[in-house]
Amino acid sequence: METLSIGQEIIAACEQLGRHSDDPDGLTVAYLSPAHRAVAAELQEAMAAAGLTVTVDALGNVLGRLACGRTGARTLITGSHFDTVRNGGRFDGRLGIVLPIALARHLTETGERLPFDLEVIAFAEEEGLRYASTFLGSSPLVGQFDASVLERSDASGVRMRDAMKDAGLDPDGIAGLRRDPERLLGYYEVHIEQGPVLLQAGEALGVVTSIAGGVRHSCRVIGTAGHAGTVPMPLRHDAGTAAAEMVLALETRCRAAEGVAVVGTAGRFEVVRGATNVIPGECRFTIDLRAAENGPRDRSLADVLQACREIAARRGVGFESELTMNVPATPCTPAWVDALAAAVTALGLPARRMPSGAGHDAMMMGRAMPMAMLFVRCGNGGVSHSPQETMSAADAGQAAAATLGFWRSLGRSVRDLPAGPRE
Ligand code: HGY
Ligand code: MN
Ligand code: MN
Repeated sequence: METLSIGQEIIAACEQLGRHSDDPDGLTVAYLSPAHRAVAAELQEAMAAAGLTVTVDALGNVLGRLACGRTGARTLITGSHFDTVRNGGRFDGRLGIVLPIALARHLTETGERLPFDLEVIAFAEEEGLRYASTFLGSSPLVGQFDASVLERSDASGVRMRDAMKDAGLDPDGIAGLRRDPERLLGYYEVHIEQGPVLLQAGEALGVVTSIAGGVRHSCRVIGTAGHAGTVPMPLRHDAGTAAAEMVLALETRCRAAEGVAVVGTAGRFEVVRGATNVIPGECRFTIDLRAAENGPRDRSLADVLQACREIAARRGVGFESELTMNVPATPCTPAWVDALAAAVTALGLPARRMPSGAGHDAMMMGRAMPMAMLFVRCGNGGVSHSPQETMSAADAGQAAAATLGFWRSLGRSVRDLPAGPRE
């Protein structure tokens, strides 16, 4: 396989998908938006052209299958998400979809047969931009789908359930998407690193050892609106300054964490019905808190929420928070990590083993099956969740070569197994 040309094909495919956006000034693709549906249609075409049998499931995941022809063969699932954050990068998620599609085309053209079925899944949503429904695409496959998200409304008041029906999807069919782990080999995901480690090390690829656990809360501070000019400072119950103090408490607690690093972010912060000359009556903000281990993450969260309650009491405002995501730290499967590292080494490349601070569909899929992830160097200082996100065709090609090597090694281990469900 000529790695540079397949790398160029992969980069071009990501650039092509990046043309579709909900926002003229950046790459934003929210679940079931017009841009999202255009990307889904292009992915179906690309999968079919690569020789994959294409289906779309009840929530809009796009699936492409390359059957191996062995009766009762197990399936290796590989893929990532095609939704984006607001003003995101062209490779986050998409790389993990277009790379296996390019490899499927290579297998189809060369006639090489792996001894397992290959299923490429383009997950319709992982970021949770429109409905705060993180891992919407992958969670049903492992029985972790929370049907209450169907009743959530977006900023325009459109319920997820209704948006799905408008798109010709079947919200009531989602629960049936759960996979039988006995029929699966496991899950493998390629993803741009979204950080500076490989770039600073001068290395193209990294083998992920574990994925940080994340917890998210949506918070609401209820104060007393008032005239900015007439209410003396001591008499105020300002929801904005109270929320600001709470966000600083989040930062202070995470900076103080000892041992396992903890990161905390208040990515959304808004005064509800704010105006320059009105004391904020209501303020909403989000908490995203992560660590490589669940204990430090959960202790930090408890301390932060306690601090918010104390700040609220002292300032005479109300404080409410709603848990919107809780995914435990997920280790990658050690035997798969070793096999993937061997595939990278076989290319003459260093196989750095490293944790992932970012969350991925792999942490959801890894709750029910063996899982491995490959990181690819991220350019521009490692910036991601930004239009500055970039990577090279050479690195994409190396990632494809390492992936094929890893799949072949999985094939060698499978060939010895009897096909069909384990007794
Ligand atoms: O937030 C994350 O780590 C991922 O981009 N969903
Ligand atoms: Mn992301
Ligand atoms: Mn991602």
